[in-house]
Amino acid sequence: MYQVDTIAAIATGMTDSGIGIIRISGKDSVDVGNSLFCTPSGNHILKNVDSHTLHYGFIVDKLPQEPCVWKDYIIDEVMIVVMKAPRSYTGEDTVEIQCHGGVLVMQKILSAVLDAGVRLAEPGEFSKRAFLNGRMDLSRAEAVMDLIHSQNEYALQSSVSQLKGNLSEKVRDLREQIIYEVAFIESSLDDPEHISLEGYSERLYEKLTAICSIIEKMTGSFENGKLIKEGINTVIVGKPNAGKSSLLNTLVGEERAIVTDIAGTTRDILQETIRLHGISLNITDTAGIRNTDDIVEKLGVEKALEHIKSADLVLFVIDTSVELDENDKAVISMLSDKKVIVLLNKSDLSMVADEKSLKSIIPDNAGIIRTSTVDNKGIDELEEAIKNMFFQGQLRSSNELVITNIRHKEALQETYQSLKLVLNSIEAAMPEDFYSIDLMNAYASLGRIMGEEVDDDLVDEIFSKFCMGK
Ligand SMILES: Nc1nc2c(ncn2[C@@H]2O[C@H](COP(=O)(O)OP(=O)(O)OP(=O)(O)O)[C@@H](O)[C@H]2O)c(=O)[nH]1
Ligand SMILES: [Mg+2]
Repeated sequence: MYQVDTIAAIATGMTDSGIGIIRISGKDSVDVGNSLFCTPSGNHILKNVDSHTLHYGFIVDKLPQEPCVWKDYIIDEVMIVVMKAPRSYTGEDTVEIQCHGGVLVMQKILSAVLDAGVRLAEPGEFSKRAFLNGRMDLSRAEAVMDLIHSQNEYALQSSVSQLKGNLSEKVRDLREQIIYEVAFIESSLDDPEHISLEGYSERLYEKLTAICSIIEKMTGSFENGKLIKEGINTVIVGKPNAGKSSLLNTLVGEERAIVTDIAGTTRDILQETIRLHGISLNITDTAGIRNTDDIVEKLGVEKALEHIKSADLVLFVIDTSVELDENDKAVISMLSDKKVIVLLNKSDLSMVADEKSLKSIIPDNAGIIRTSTVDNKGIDELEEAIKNMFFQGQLRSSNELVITNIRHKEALQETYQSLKLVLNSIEAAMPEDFYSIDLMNAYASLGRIMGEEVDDDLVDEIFSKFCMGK
């Protein structure tokens, strides 16, 4: 057991709310809870209660000498719960005080706890203790954080799946397969009379190829995983007056951007995040792209072009109520290698843009949707198209293993490299004892996902990104 001092923090949000929780963890937590908590009859009972029981009473500041005046020292009416080691989140003795959720009252209780000799916890320190005490592996601790920060349904699902241990289980299974081979090679080298390596290389080759393709699939899910977690960076572009800002407003569901019939209304970029079918879109509205002498507008156009470069998705808005012109073509020339959906906007008006010449200039792989921001036409299709374009409707099952963490992806890539080296050695007909080092490296890389042999600095860095009180 990782032995350290006793820590405390406010575990709930720092805004006035119904209930607030102050969490204390460490060997002195029950003593501290005992000294601060009184039952309605004024008794300090916490030291003698069973673990995992909840008690009603009061938190009393600066324990008075004469017991009869204790009521004058009440800070709040609370429920208090004791969870003895090791059956607690941190694996240590833990006391949680459930008080009224006013910021001031929570702070007063926390001060009383700290005055009793407890140290204020660092961000993520409870979870770090849970990890160091073996209550959960590192990938699950990371899932806790991802879950708290989930911005959309899919991000939530994937962190719950990771928290349930789906990733850890898969990694453990792969490790077991790898260590079995190491053990087999070692024992056959020790005892060649009884354990034969005849035909072994071929069998190993087949097995490692299968493991490599599983790992490839896992690392391949990272692109989607990142989009799930962070949202799809989407930029709306088109010539002035095409209806870009109107589209942003329609998607956001409120009048965020200024819309006028004057070409060149939007000058600066405007960003909003929306949730759509369970995923997040980080949408940027940009200045209409055209050749202009207006300095401010010119800067806006430059920014628009920059945003195209870094976007995951480009929504290219065309005003079909007017002829296509050089400005439309200028936008199109920027879109090679991009995921693009072309919106034939103002479809409520009669179509002037020539559809044939339009199709001839649009990128081949682009989706095309007729829209009108006046009567919301095409908006559902657009949402569906985005989902299909990025996730091919795959993300239905909450058990699907999606890698969302770059640390995990890198560890998987290292595993893959080590396994490839073994495959190379087999192809080069190297003797079996050559395989062990690379197999062990693959084993170690996988272990790092769960926090084995990761150095202290990395552990500190991971947990420092957690919230206060978690
Ligand atoms: N009839 C019709 N008018 C639209 C539609 N979408 C936008 N408009 C009108 O087109 C004009 C320009 O709309 P904006 O959304 O400001 O266009 P924009 O592309 O942001 O223009 P800039 O910011 O100047 O680049 C406004 O008068 C809108 O009301 C549409 O689908 N149908
Ligand atoms: Mg605009």
